[in-house]
Amino acid sequence: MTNHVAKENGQTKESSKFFNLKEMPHIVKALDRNQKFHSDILQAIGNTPLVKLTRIPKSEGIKCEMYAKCEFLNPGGSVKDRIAHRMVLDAEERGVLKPGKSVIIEPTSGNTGIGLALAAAVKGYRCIIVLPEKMSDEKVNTLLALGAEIVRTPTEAPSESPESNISVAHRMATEIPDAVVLDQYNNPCNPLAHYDGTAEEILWSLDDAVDMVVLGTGTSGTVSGVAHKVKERCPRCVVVGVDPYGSILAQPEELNQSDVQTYEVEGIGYDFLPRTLDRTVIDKWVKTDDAVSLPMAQRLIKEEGLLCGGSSGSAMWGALQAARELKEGQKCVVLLPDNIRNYMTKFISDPWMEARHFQPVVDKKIWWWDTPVSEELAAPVGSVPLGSSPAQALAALAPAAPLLTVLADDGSIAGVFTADNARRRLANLSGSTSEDLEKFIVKKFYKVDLAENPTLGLVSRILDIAPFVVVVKKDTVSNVQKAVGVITSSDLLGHISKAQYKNGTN
Ligand code: P1T
Repeated sequence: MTNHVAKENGQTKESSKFFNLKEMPHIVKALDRNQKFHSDILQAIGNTPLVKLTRIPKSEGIKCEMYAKCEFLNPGGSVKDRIAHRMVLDAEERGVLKPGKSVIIEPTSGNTGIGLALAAAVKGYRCIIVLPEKMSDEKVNTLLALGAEIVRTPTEAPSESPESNISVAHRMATEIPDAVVLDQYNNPCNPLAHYDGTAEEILWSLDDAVDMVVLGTGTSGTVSGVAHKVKERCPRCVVVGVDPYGSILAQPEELNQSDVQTYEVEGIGYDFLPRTLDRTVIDKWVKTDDAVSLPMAQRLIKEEGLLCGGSSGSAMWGALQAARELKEGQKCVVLLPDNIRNYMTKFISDPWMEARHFQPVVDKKIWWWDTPVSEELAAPVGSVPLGSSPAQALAALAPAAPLLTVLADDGSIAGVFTADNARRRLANLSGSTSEDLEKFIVKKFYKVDLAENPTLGLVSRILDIAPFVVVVKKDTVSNVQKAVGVITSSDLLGHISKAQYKNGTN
């Protein structure tokens, strides 16, 4: 039959034969003789590869050898699989977690949640994950696929406030029968998993000769656990913690509420000192921001082929600063905590990076691309005060308008109200229209400020990833950004074709 078809296509009988694999030149890697198969996926956590970095250190003029500990290759996609599994095993052993009965609830920036949901899926626990709005939809979708239930909390809520993910998780645990918070911020199994696992693997890979380890700090279980073991076996090793601006972990003594600010990189930095942080074993701190971290994560992917996340970029940028002091022959290990999968619609996306000014808007060489956005282009947008009810907001939403702005007392935009989001809230979160309007508004939306001279090109790039762009203008007296209007694809197209007609360009 195959030969018949092949002849019909004008091919000879010879070319339709399968290859003689046995006689071909072979490249056979030594087999890992340790493990033929795993009894379940949780047994595949850890033993991640240590990979020598080649291009980035060279292009940055680094003399020492640099190695990446590829934690993003764990089964759940992050370093946090290790602690999740360890905390579950420990709680089961102590009888705190009862298979088939207990409900796992955990506040997390997502990866510990994925690790716990993975363990819960394999072991049959109900699992509720409480995470701030900032964390990616990709993490949420992974959690849902693993069967976890999700509760989102406001990103800006300070950790001690009742709205924070930590407070909400602990409150829920008092309300849900048989609920257990394993509590990664206070659980010794968090640093212990790295003391026993991550650090042992790094030391084994480099025959106990490590001059520097560089790790991002969140709960700081990774850095604290690794540092304790490394310092026992290789006291000369310098431990570097990488902390984003906006977090207090590096300089708690300079705690100032105005220093606490939000940033895009997920998983590192806090506004409090977790018990799982031992600052005495951290020799140096490097502060980072999004503008250096995210492009560095892109470089790790593009130049080294390491499919990692944003905090890996922070750690790598920090490592490049710290490793300048190391000489040829010395060894620096940087830990890459999570996977590209968590950020497919975030820093991996060029329009996302451009909208946040982390990279210049791509130059499309189209006649209207660099034209500044004018006030007239923005379609007028209605608004309601934040104190309104969802029903009032719905009534105020004109049939053709995509959204309403929801204004705080000072006239700033607290969020936007869209029918789409209101429907989603009602349908998926068992909300009721008697809830506060705050619950129905979208706080994460794209805006351009006329004071920053945005171009039509930038607006077009944002419309690649969002249904609308809100145009704002900073009030020079109050310094508050006020809404001017909204631009959708049809507004932009209408504007361009009108300009084209006027210019006689076509
Ligand atoms: O928590 P710590 O061991 O300090 O790891 C920091 C860290 C770095 N990078 C990413 C992407 C992370 O997710 C984390 C920590 N994550 C959590 C605390 C969490 O709940 O997922």
